[in-house]
Amino acid sequence: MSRHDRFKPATRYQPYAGAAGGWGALRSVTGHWLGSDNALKNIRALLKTNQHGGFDCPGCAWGESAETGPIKFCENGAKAVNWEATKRRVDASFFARHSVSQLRGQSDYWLEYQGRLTEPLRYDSASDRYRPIGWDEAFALIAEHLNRLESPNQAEFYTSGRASNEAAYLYQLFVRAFGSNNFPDCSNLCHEASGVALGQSIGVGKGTVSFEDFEHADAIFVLGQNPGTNHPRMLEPLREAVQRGARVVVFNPLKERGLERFQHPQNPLEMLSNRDRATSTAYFRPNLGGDMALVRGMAKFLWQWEREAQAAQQPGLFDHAFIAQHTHGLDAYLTLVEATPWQQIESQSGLSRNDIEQAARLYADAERVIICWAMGITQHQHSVATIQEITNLALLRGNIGKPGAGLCPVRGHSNVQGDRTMGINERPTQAFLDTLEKQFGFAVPRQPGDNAVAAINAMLTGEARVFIALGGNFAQATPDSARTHQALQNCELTVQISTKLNRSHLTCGREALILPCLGRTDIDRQAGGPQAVTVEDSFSMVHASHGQLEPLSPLMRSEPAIVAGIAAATLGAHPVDWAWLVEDYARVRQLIAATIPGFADFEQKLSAPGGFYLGNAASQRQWNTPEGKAAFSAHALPEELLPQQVRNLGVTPDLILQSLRSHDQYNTTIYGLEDRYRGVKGMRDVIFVNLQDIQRLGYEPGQKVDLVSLWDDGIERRVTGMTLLAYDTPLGQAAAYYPETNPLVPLESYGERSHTPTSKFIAIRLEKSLESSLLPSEPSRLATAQS
Ligand SMILES: Nc1nc2c(c(=O)[nH]1)N[C@H]1C(S)=C(S)[C@@H](COP(=O)(O)OP(=O)(O)OC[C@H]3O[C@@H](n4cnc5c(=O)[nH]c(N)nc54)[C@H](O)[C@@H]3O)O[C@H]1N2
Ligand SMILES: Nc1nc2c(c(=O)[nH]1)N[C@H]1C(S)=C(S)[C@@H](COP(=O)(O)OP(=O)(O)OC[C@H]3O[C@@H](n4cnc5c(=O)[nH]c(N)nc54)[C@H](O)[C@@H]3O)O[C@H]1N2
Ligand SMILES: [Mo]
Repeated sequence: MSRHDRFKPATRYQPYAGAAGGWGALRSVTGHWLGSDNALKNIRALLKTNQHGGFDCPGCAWGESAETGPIKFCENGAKAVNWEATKRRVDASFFARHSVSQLRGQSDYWLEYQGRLTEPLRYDSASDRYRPIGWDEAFALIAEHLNRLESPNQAEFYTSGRASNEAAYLYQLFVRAFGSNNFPDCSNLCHEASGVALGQSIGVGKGTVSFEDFEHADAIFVLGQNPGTNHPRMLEPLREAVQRGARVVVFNPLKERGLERFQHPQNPLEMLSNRDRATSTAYFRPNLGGDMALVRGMAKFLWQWEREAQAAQQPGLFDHAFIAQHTHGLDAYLTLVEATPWQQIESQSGLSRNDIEQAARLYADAERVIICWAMGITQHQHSVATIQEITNLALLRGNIGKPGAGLCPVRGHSNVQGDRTMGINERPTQAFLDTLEKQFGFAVPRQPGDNAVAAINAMLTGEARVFIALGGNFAQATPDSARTHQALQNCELTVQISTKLNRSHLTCGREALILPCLGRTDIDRQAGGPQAVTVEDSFSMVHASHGQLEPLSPLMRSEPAIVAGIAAATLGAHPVDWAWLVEDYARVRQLIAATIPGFADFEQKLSAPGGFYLGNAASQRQWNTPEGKAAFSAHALPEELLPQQVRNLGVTPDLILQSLRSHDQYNTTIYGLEDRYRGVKGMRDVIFVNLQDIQRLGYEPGQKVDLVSLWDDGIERRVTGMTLLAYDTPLGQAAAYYPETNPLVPLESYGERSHTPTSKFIAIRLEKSLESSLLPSEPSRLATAQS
């Protein structure tokens, strides 16, 4: 693609004929190599991805098998590496050419494409531009703002999940020594519900499976996840499972290509033979938010079959020995299962009783079952209850803590799990705080801090006045964009520690800093020599990551060095000598070893290829719950999925909308304008709707509409000019891309007990758009694009 049409390519919508992976993936990777302006260097870097002595892929949090192969990255990991390792740069001369207001008119795609941030910059409101500032001056400015707050809780400290363990540990230590637990983080927007639900049910807020378990499972259930795009390397174990006769059972309203069919892009022979393989053996398509009901339905069948077996004096389906020894609460749960009416289960799930019976049969027939899930489960009002229902299902047949079985919340950011382990948590345990207090000898703040939604509210009301972000793109990752932008702009100071330019730099406080940091691929040199950092994957494996590429500019600093700089300016040498610590990250790891469970002999364990396993009590059938057992939870199904604030309006929504990722993006980072497996090219302002819904609502495919969100608070939330694409999705259930649709998610619409915005359940109405149709002459072709 030539440079000038990159941001306005031709548009096309056509069903994707191939399998996921395969030649399409290779073509796409080579395209992105050439687009990075740094092709040769990056090929060398890619070969180091996820290798011992190399760097950890900055993409997703999927784990690695222990064996080494020459190639350990996927198409989208390759994109992530290329995106970071560009040689384009955003420096003071860039801002001399562009004012901040002018930049606000650019797309998120354009902004990040401009290159790496290479020098510290300070916003100058008089000229509406960022101008160079020295590091020491920048740190002093932050310290001045922080130290003049009346309370440490008037500052918010955001973390995105790419931060290394070392950076995260220093950050939480600094913020707690400063006096606050205000740690809004990307987890709050992501897998929070998994942590809350599993923490209560099985005593540990993480998944219980290891990579090897996938080799022994008889069935793998995949709920609300699109691994073909977001965890492409997960397709390999899924494919291997199918090859050896295991079942892969999918619950997803959309037919995601990677879950239907898959080719191995790194196995040329298989690609030449051009045989793609079915990945899933059964594919169920529930309504958005309907998973709790369908799992309850499965439990209802299991209980029925169990009783029938008991009556016939045959061995039943339940694992009675496991249930007796390891769980409590079964009777209350079964009473609830019996009391839940089929009518409610069928209407909420959108699946027939027959479908649910088939799913239950697949589950019951498997001796060892892994259940995976991601954002389709966690970003709903009832996510915590849904995950506890999934846990109930696993407990009934003893599917936790035996080989080939377990619960697997598949994490997002490459180190989001590690950041939590390091103490990035607005609700830390008292035990952890006690340890910190003992080790460092200061009075730690004991009251819970703000999560992401609470932080936005605090900035909106003026309660919080300083916002610091260790990575990420808070302005675009959060809901209710107009209000979130206002919240950031209300601040006296916003600080972004970032690799690339994004909208959070442009919706800034009265004072603002951009602090350019090294990424995972960059060589990190400190006084003690080149440094490695560490990360933890979804399977609780911790390993080292060594940057490989020469940084673009000597003015960039590592995240640990930046955090230490801020801390030293604000607190002096309290409670540690920050500058000394970051001369050699092994010193930081010593502190981690002394204060975080599972990290004894940290430095030594790191030398093992593949890293070391942190351990997981639940996977050993040890339950760190108050009762010392795993809990069956008994939550009634929600009376209605539609939130009260929508029902108050007394109108039926036209559609329920989920916001999701295209194949060419990493969260708010847009790599390109193609969503290959959904057949979309050159556009992102689209909404996928069932053809019958399009016609029912009086529109035609290809027409442009405005999306208006329904919420009873008098605020208008509207996204304009979205092209209607006819798509194979259940009636009434639509999809559109994140972050374009974030303005539609009300800040008050979040999960019970998780406070995660309900990005997968937005009640909307359509209105005819004032913008002209994109492809007026071709509605019939758009209509046939359903697969
Ligand atoms: N290339 C790439 N990789 C990524 C990311 C990326 O943006 N790009 N992001 C990373 C991050 S931070 C995360 S958290 C993960 C996200 O990984 P995913 O969770 O796979 O991401 P989404 O695109 O949000 O996809 C949600 C999926 O759930 C389905 N779904 C939506 N609602 C429901 C529902 O109510 N029930 C069911 N059963 N299904 C539903 C959707 O149709 C879709 O297939 O990926 C990580 N990896
Ligand atoms: N509507 C809707 N909203 C969502 C979601 C959804 O599905 N729908 N998903 C949610 C989820 S799961 C998540 S995890 C959040 C993601 O929220 P965030 O983690 O806040 O967002 P990202 O888009 O990953 O952040 C991208 C920015 O991170 C910076 N960056 C990249 N690499 C590094 C690094 O190594 N160090 C530092 N310091 N900075 C770096 C770059 O400047 C880049 O612009 O979004 C959430 N928001
Ligand atoms: Mo995420």
